[in-house]
Amino acid sequence: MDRVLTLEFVRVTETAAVKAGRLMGKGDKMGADQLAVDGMHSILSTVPIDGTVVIGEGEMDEAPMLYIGEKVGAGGTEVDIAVDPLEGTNLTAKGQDGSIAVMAIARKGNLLHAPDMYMEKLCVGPRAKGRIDLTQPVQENLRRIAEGLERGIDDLTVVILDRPRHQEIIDECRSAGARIKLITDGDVSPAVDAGIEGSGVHVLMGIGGAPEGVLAAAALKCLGGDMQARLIPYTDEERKRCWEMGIDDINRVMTLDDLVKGDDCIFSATAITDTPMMRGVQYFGGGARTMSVVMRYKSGTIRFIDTFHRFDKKAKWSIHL
Ligand code: VTB
Ligand code: MG
Ligand code: MG
Repeated sequence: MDRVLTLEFVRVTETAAVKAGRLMGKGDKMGADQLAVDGMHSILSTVPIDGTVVIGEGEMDEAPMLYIGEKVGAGGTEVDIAVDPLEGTNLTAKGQDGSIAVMAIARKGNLLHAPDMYMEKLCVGPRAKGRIDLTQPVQENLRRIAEGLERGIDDLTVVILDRPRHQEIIDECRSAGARIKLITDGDVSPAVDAGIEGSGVHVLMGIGGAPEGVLAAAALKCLGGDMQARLIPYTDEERKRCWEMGIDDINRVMTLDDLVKGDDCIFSATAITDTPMMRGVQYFGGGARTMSVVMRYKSGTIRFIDTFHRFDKKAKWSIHL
């Protein structure tokens, strides 16, 4: 993929964020999600790619836009795309930290077609690469991660979704001495942060969405971090979906390269509300300011992009609520 595409993808997540951010705190998660989807969809259609959505808003019959299998782009390199136009709808609806507009792109066939089900994840940064093992107990993983980061377990901050299903791993982290940040939603942003030195997040663990897992994997691959994951189907229907998608050993521990194959991927995210590394969208009379992070695996370059948008210059910013 051409490096010039990198900036094109930032424009896509920026637009989704500026649109959805308008509804911050309004208690309307569906409305915010719809604005993000519209924004992402409209800019994607101008990007010079021949793209197929492989992770999106749902199946064709349930999502009018950015559904799985939808062709997007103005024509060009053949790529597969994973999108979550508004990752953390509740967070945006309540004006809480951690919601982002996010997408990942890879060559055709290189993104795991993760079905909409749960996935167990363990995400770390470059200094803990090669040390994690999802089949080992939490405490053993923390010991190895701390060793990689040359510190004690009590100097690690682990992010975990605050759910009853995580009580056991929360207890294990606590008894190992790790600091914990329990979040109500949105595990993509902290997974990315785990890969960025200085973010204050060292580990993301626990069970969240599988589509979100693939997005996190694309970022961690670009960042040189590491991730292991396992699909957690709860129903026969979900197990069937896995087989249909060509995943036969459902319980297998997947590595970063199983989630995102090849040596060509790009990841872009724009903050809607604040994240540890980025300010959420700020609006001022006639414009908005966004912060994004965009990365490309080939070059390993990570860019934080701080953008001013002028609403009087482009019709695309007008939204009718
Ligand atoms: C997960 C997580 C997401 O929603 O999908 C979660 O990956 C849903 O989990 O980041 P529950 O069913 O336990 O609520 C998010 O937190 C937000 O989309
Ligand atoms: Mg979403
Ligand atoms: Mg999501």
